[in-house]
Amino acid sequence: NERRLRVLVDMDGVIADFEGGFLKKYKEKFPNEPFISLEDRRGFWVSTQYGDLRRDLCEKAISIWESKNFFLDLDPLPGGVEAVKEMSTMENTDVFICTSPIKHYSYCPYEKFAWVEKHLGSEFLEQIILTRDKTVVTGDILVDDKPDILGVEPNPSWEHVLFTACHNKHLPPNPSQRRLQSWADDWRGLLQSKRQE
Ligand code: BVP
Repeated sequence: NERRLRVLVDMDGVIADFEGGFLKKYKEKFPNEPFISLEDRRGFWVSTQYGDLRRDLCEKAISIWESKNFFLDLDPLPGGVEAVKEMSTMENTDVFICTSPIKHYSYCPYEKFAWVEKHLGSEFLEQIILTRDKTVVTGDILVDDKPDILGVEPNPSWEHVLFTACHNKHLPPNPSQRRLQSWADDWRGLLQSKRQE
């Protein structure tokens, strides 16, 4: 009777391809506007970088993820669905999908549930945590591509493991923050190291 490990897995940028889905739909809707290739993405907020490129592009970018079917149509990132499914079958392991919905709530929350049902299966609908503040959620590990995860709790219980994404791969190395480079990286070893703590 070992202690159970609770793993929190972010959705956008970790198991669902937000950046790829955004760029594809942005180019379709605004074929004559400039865009930022995934190679040139810097900073977590897509809207900020588009706004810096040209002021009016911020709201054009926002219009993409505020549209119906944006979140539902996101492709899974390589290996993510498989990893989450495998984790959930491991002994003494509880996996939750921990994701922040956008404030424009017409489609996003519904579509996040629908995406999980479609790609992970209806049993995973029990494992969804929708929150705008991940610091109040308890867990051992949070796998998330956002470099700074802040909220009302100054000392969250989880270790944030940074999942590499186009927008964070150029950040200077931070020895106090472990990374998963992709789902081909050693996530099993990461969970094992946490069990041994
Ligand atoms: O719902 C996602 C997309 C949205 O923020 C949420 C991030 O959730 P987590 O990955 O942290 O769980 N989002 C919004 C904007 C701009 C809003 Br204005 C953005 O640039 N990037 C982004 O991911």
